[in-house]
Amino acid sequence: MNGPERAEKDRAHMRAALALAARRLGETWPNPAVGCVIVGAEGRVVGRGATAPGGRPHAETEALAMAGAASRGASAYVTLEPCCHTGQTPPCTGALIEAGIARVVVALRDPDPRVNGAGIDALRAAGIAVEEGVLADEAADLAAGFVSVVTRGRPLVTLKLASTLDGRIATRAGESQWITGEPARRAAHALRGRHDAVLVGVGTLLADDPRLTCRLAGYRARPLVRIIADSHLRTRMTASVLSSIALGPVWFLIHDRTDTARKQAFAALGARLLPLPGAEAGVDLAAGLRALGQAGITRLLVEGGAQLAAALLRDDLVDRLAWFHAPTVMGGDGWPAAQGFGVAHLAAMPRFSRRAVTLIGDDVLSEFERFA
Ligand code: AOF
Ligand code: ZN
Repeated sequence: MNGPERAEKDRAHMRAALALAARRLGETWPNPAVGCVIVGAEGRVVGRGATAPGGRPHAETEALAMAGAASRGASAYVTLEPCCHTGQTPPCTGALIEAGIARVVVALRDPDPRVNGAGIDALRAAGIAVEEGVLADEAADLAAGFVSVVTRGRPLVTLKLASTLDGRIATRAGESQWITGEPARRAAHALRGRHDAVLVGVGTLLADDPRLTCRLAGYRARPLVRIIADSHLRTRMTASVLSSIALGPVWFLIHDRTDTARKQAFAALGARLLPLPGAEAGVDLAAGLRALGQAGITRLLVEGGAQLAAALLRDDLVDRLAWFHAPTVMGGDGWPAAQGFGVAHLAAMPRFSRRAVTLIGDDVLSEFERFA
């Protein structure tokens, strides 16, 4: 095989590894979703793996188990540098060396300070040929949540909104079901499926009483974490999130001076409370996100409402936008997608760059990321 031919094969196998990892998005926290493909010396795929729900076993372990003896002399394609630390599991570098892997192709370095190049060094020291940077951008996109926690101490934040063309999410009287059509709502559920946790403000919870689960059949093996920003625990004890707590964890971002009896009652129902410092009016969201990062959440989907959206935009805490637009116009009587957050001149607006536009039924999903 000549150089360009080999490079094309490498990209094809890495694409397959990325696809394996993508299916585990939302399920592996606090670990990243990693994919691994093992290709025998004669060019046939002999092993496939992805990080298991819950984060372990790692992708390499699964792929090596599937390949068995066929991994001797084979090439391994991994979307993230193999780990070389003994954590909850023995290091993947050791497993790859022991299995007799001859060549490892890595998309992205693991920014975890315990790894960060040391995995690649360990493989090379054992005589394995290592290639880095194959489809690195795609791998970085896939690992963005994990990288965010490691480098910024907080999850990747995607704000999802569903509005009319003029950005209204409800009528003055609060009628909001439904602005977008059924296919768009299904797509929004699929979005939940690729996140570790969903966050809403208490206003939305009191108004809509959502269950916040991911109801697409077979979508995930590990439930979505449901989080409510509710500084003074105004959530009703009869709320759907609480009565459905058996379907998945429910966490509250609360003010650290919230009433003790109220805290005890919520904890008794099985809710996890994350106390935060902050002004009386609301929780300190930057601190809230740090607490979520510490708790292991890497990919957070925020579903409103208007007050939470405004607070996150004001503090520049939104990394990505997933905005569904319905082909309707409500006018100024309706509720805006985000409350005012102090923009006095154009230069003060947070700016986003477009990632994708998808037509879904009669609606449009536009995805953006924060302009770097
Ligand atoms: C890999 N393959 O599939 C994943 C990796 O606590 P542990 O032992 O499970 O290790 C977690 C760390 O391993 C995590 O912080 C990240 O650096 C790496 N994730 N590594 O070789 C995998 N998910
Ligand atoms: Zn590992």
